Amino acid sequence: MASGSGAEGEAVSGAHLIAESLKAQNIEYMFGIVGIPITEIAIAAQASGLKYIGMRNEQAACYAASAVGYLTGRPGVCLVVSGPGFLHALGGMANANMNCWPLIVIGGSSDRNQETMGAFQEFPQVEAGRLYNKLTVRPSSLEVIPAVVEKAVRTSIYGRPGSCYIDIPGDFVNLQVNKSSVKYVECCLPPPISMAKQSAVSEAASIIAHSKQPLLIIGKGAAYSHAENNIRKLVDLCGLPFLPTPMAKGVVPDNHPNCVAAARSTALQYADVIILLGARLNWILHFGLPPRFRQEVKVIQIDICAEELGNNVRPAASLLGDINTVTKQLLEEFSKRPWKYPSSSQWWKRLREKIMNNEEKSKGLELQKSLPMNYYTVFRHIRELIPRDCILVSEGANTMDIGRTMLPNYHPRQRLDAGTFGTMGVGLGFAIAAAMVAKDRTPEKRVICIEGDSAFGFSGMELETICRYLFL
Ligand SMILES: Cc1ncc(C[n+]2csc(CCOP(=O)(O)OP(=O)(O)O)c2C)c(N)n1
Repeated sequence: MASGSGAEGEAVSGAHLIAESLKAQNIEYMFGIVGIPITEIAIAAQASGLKYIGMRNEQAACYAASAVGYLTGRPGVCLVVSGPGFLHALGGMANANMNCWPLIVIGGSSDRNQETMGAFQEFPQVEAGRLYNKLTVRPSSLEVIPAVVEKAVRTSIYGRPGSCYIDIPGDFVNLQVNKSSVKYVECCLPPPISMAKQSAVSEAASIIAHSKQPLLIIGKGAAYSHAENNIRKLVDLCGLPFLPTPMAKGVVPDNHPNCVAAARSTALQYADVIILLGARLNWILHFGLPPRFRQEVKVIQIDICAEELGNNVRPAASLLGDINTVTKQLLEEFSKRPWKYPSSSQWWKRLREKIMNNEEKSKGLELQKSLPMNYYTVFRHIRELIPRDCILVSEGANTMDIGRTMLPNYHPRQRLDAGTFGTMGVGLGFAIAAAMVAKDRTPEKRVICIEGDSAFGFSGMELETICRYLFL
């Protein structure tokens, strides 16, 4: 009975049910801005042991919650008020979905009995949420809140991760229900690990072994699946040249001798076989098409999402599965049929020459002393000052692009930037999330945010949030 009308037994409010349900799903962090009707949800969340971070704009709060998802594999929550609060968070939902990062957004909405009447901050949130989320759901009663939260968390992390929106009618927040009538559910199981078909793995290994100019492209899907150890083994075992996409930098350290990032265009343009590990052939990789790629390039596509396979280029082999597990399958295949790409090949010679040329050019630029300083000179000084093991948050146009080439990453999941959606304004939210996670797990780790002034301007007021939560 969802009424609180004197029913017997212990009563629980909607706010408490939401908080307890999030706790039961091992959610640790909630970012947001409180107000009608969700203030009590934030209070209940804190009482349940979630860490609540009050931000200055819902957009930055939503970026922060999504970065928690990428960094920890467990979604952060963004809590927003109805109407404008919800609308500000849409950018964060879209950005998370584009990056394939798990996220939960909880939005309060108008009371049910005021719908369509012009209620305070009334907005069609469920309808709007559908376009930006993997799952948009409004619980039909208080009793089903734990099941709805479990489904949202599970959906956000199973298969290709993404954003899920839960709409909470305002009158649900303080409504009470008997605990005995609530459908409590346990924490969802960890995401199932999928493996590629053995025949596809053998086919891929055979294509790689017959390649003349191979290239391994590592995407942030590989970082998300914690595939770093196995990918590094594959690179070493097979002697493959590799190229990380921007946020995959550090999955294999940038200073590994097989990293060909400094010869990116040449590597893409002339490779005859490309192994695509958790990266998409979207604008970042020029769609895998000429003139940036060979017409006849053979692409071995490895992805967790079946619908991604075949996008823009028909793959020579499709390996559907978890990136770490499929990499392990490839390693097993190559241990049965050892193969190593010769480091004396013409291809390696060409790539190394290009790397040397490009590095010399950027050395020349970074040593310039003219004023105002150019980007390369600035980054040389920054590089000398920052620790090797730190999280770098980067955004801007030149600041981000040149920073990517000038600042090496040595560890996975330590670069956060404008990402697949090219969003300016993500930086401070990402930095706050990274610092909260680092504070709890690796307190010695520093988070360094390097931004262009325009990018900074989008959410500069979050500096105040940083002072409140991280410098006190
Ligand atoms: C949300 C959003 N609005 C606008 C843009 C368009 N945009 C791309 S780069 C950029 C600003 C780059 O300037 P700045 O941050 O100062 O970096 P710089 O190029 O000076 O290094 C803008 C506004 C965007 N990518 N995202």
